[in-house]
Amino acid sequence: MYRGRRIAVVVPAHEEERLIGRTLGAVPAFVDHVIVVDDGSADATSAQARALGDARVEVVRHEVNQGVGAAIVSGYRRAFAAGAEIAVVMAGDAQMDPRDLPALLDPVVEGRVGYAKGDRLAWPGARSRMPFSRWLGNHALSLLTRLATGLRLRDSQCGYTALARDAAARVPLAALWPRYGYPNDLLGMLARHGVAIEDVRVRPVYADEVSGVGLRHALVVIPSVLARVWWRRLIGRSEPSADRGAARLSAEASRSTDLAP
Ligand SMILES: Nc1nc2c(ncn2[C@@H]2O[C@H](COP(=O)(O)OP(=O)(O)OP(=O)(O)O)[C@@H](O)[C@H]2O)c(=O)[nH]1
Ligand SMILES: [Mg+2]
Repeated sequence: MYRGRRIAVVVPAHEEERLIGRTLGAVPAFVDHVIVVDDGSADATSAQARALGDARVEVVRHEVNQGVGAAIVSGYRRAFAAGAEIAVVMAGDAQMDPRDLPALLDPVVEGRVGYAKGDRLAWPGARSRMPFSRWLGNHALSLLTRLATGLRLRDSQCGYTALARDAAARVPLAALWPRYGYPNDLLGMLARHGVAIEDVRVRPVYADEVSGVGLRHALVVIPSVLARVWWRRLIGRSEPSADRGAARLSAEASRSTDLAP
């Protein structure tokens, strides 16, 4: 429990036999439940996770690889079904520093927001702590994400997040983009459904992990996801005129009621 709330950590993991032990070993003691979603790994990711002998750890396995977004949705489902009040994502490649977890949880625990996300760009010296391509790409994608969602946020690509159970219940998680680009899609969904979001400064961690994010994701996939987010927001914006139509209809209905004998 953290400040009286039941906390689950969701760990998406694909071929992470080398780093999953380091990731799980660092999960703070106040976390109640840890769900490793082994996303169709061909290596010993699941076995390594179980080998730790941590009673909090549960392994959910996708027999076929579905993508990091889909893995996180499976983790959320299990976490909330098992009674979590807040679900945190800490990826299986040990890139999320557990020292930042309380700060990430606080805005959700205090009820200020339904979703808190990490902001590595705000960390002092971020520019030198992150590979230049990641730093630059992140600024560019954050700008596009701001334009698409209308949110004031930074570091749209940070996967270190905390989601409240009631906020999760308000969005159609089953429709979430299943691969890279899922954080951008989730931000758009949450914004459309009126869930408040806060950026929390977290440490950038880049060590010996291998990233699966490539140029194609940065230049094609994620911008396409954002174009869809923007389009849906635009459609959403046409709702007020639909509401005006509904208001006119109900005004007409009440006028005809007034005229009724
Ligand atoms: N590449 C990849 N990772 C997956 C998949 N499913 C789950 N994951 C996990 O998702 C997490 C994030 O993947 P990374 O490729 O490191 O992407 P990232 O950490 O968002 O980006 P970087 O900052 O570039 O490392 C890791 O823990 C992976 O094990 C998948 O289908 N492909
Ligand atoms: Mg990574």
